[in-house]
Amino acid sequence: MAGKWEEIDQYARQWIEEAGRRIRASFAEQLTVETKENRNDLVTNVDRGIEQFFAEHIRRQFPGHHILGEEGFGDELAVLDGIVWIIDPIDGTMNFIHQQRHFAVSVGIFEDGVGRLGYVYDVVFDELYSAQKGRGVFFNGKPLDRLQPVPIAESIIAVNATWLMENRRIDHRPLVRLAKEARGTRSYGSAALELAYVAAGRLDAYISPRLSPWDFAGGMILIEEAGGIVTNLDGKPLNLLSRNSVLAAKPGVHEEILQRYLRQ
Ligand code: 2AM
Ligand code: CA
Ligand code: CA
Ligand code: CA
Repeated sequence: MAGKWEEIDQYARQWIEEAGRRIRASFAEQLTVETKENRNDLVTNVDRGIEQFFAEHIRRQFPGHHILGEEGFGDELAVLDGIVWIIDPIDGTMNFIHQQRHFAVSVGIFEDGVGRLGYVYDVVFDELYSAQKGRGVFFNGKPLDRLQPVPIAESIIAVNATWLMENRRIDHRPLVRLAKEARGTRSYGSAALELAYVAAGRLDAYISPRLSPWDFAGGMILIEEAGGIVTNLDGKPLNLLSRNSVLAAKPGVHEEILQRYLRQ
């Protein structure tokens, strides 16, 4: 049906803007901070309030759509049939609490598992990265260039320092070699923003051994629409209903990281 995605896009933008206003207004108020899985895994009343705001509006406007969200206001989904909104109300909660910047609202909208609309909104900078399948990627409404290959020696790779040290999850040594051979490394503390930076060509690759669907859903749609590649660290497609490792990069860079660093 023509116009269906335009309508959904308009509502998504409207709610993301309103979420941004509410988050900025929250800076003037007292935050309630709690921990989740461990002492550095944080959540605030604002994370919960924003996800609840999205869930209420989506359910009222689009009762047939499904919702997957970090803070539990969405649905329990076993399949990706129909239209599914995958939402992270605040991606980079630690930055939100400690720095009051470098966090984002992330929304990915899928139809039968195919990404149709993607948004990453940098609330403090008021910068919206958006994509509609088949129409390219936009930064504050301005079209972005398609991503082109670049050598590792001229690449900036985003990776958290955790994964360059010995850790429980992966063999860190190939990533240490990659970090040495790249032009530089960065770590911003918001997976959604880092994925948006890859889509915008500011980063050449982003690597994380452990993300949830709401961390990467919006950013994945942006990158694929920009001509980049998003898989897990084995080069396989991401599962939108479970945790995944993530390798997101420009074309060429993605193959080189997989072949020269991760597969050996
Ligand atoms: P969050 O802020 O929405 O929790 C931080 O390096 C990045 O990893 C953020 O995008 C953060 O999302 C994400 N992340 C995923 N799982 C996490 C966890 N268990 N603890 C902290 N950050 C996590
Ligand atoms: Ca979290
Ligand atoms: Ca997140
Ligand atoms: Ca979050």
